[in-house]
Amino acid sequence: MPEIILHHYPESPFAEKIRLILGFKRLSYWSVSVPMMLPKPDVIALTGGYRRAPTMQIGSDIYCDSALIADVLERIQPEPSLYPPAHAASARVLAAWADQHWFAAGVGFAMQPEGFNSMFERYSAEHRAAFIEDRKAFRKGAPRMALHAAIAVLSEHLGRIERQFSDGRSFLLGADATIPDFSFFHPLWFIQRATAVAGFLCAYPHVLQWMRRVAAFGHGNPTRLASAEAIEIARAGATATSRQETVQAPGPCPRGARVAVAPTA
Ligand SMILES: N[C@@H](CCC(=O)N[C@@H](CS)C(=O)NCC(=O)O)C(=O)O
Repeated sequence: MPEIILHHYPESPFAEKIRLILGFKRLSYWSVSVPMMLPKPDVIALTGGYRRAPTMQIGSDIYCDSALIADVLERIQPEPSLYPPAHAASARVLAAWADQHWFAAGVGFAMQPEGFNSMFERYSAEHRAAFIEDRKAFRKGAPRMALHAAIAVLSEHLGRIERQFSDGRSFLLGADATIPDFSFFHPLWFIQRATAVAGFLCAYPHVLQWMRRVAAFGHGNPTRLASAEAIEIARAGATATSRQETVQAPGPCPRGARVAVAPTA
């Protein structure tokens, strides 16, 4: 079993998605705490420029983006599966939608002024102001989803999901958890952390019960590691290629082909 190193911070919803998947798969890992805003010199040293959280490190390989991290964790620990054959394609499509649009709605709702203030209650005024400036620069002027639009998206789909749970299923696609459970969960978890506005979810009791089931997977078995040590491991460690591991290319891309990579969100 390769040594997994997760670089993350507690407040990150996408990191929560991966922590829960590590719990679902009952994995042990090293946990490196990273800053929630720039500067992030150790993160950048490892990723070559990618600043988001979470990232996962195995030896000298750094995996950016929670969708890729979930794929790699599935390869390391296939059972229980995030992508069972009966739902392999639809589960991924749903998760991709949730990671983009459901997440945007969750942030748009949670970051309304009362939500933001309750989520950042324990931070100093300077920290809050610095966070707001950091995210403004990060978004480069792109607006957050407006509150009224976020409410519309959340209410429409939460209502549907609530009604679907009345058939007695435990998870979104049936009796077992699959990747969309984790992708739909983390934006709602973010709303729960914005305690002043989290009461919005009380209208959806089946959804709240499902959230408790997902949260019950826990976070696996983390052991703290200093980021300087993670950098040393990257310096000295082996790559997937030298470990002779098969790296699954997304799509019809032969190994060794020249590719261009661009973020979608
Ligand atoms: N597509 C990425 C999105 C990751 C993401 O946007 N993470 C947020 C935190 S939840 C982030 O990194 N924000 C900026 C930062 O923390 O510097 C993924 O699935 O991992």
